Amino acid sequence: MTRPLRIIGVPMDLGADRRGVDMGPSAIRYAGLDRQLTDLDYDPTDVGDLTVARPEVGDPDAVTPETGRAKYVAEVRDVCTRLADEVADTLEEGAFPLVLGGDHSIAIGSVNGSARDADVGVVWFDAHADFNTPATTPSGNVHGMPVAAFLGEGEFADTDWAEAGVKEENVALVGIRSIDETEREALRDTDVSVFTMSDIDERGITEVTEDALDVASDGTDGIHVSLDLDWLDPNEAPGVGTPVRGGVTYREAHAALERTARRDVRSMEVVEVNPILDRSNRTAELAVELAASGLGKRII
Ligand code: 6HN
Ligand code: MN
Ligand code: MN
Ligand code: MN
Repeated sequence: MTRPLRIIGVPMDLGADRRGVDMGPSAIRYAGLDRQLTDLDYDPTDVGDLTVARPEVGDPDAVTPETGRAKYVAEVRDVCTRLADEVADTLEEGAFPLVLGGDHSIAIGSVNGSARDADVGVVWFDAHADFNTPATTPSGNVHGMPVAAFLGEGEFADTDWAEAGVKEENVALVGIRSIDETEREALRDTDVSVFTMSDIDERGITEVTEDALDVASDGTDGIHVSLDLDWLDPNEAPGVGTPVRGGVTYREAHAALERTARRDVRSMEVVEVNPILDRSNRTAELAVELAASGLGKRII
């Protein structure tokens, strides 16, 4: 039996400094996403891309009383509101939402959509913690804030950025190796589980991933998987805007996603693929492969 799945492209680059990540959805499609999904017995419908304002028409220095310093905050919020609706509708219609980024700010939309009518845990595969707020951000870029946003940290408290009510204790960050001092301090005061690259060095990817999946599953209806391609080592994934040395290997990434597929995954996104910085679409191809592993692809 084929399973319905909806591909939702979000060509967002307003949350990051490096132009080019807006071409991620195209590159991922070009890398053979549809064929992979069909081979996996999904019945994919590609709904195309959400409309994202061009940077030239937005205000990079926008400041709202509610959100403080966060570049293009109004434009990012508008896209995330529409994305949340699209993800929630997809789930309501019994299909699996697969979101293609775009920079990581779009996760605010995917997570709020996935968790709108359910209790959802989040597994966040990333080099970064993405736990800044408009008060702590060193860059002003919203792609460094999505976890803080959907958990209602700081200025995001009691706003629609966190309306789906995801619980800190059901959020696990995996593979973290670049963290701002302010993020470190803020995270210490939360119940978010942080699994660093050092944890992976010491305990191995399988054990760490299983722990993260337990965190996200505990008392929830399902898991949202957020895969930032800069989670991998830049040798494997050169086409990202904020590369950090010392990431997971190709095999570790597949092992983690294969474990993930055994759980109750209800939505997924692959983000931060930047074709302009890539080599022969390698990072986009990796995004397709890893999505397939996360959706149940096995070697045999
Ligand atoms: N990402 N912590 C840095 C910042 O600007 O807040 C980097 C964020 C990177 C975000 O890769 O999704
Ligand atoms: Mn990220
Ligand atoms: Mn909820
Ligand atoms: Mn990252």
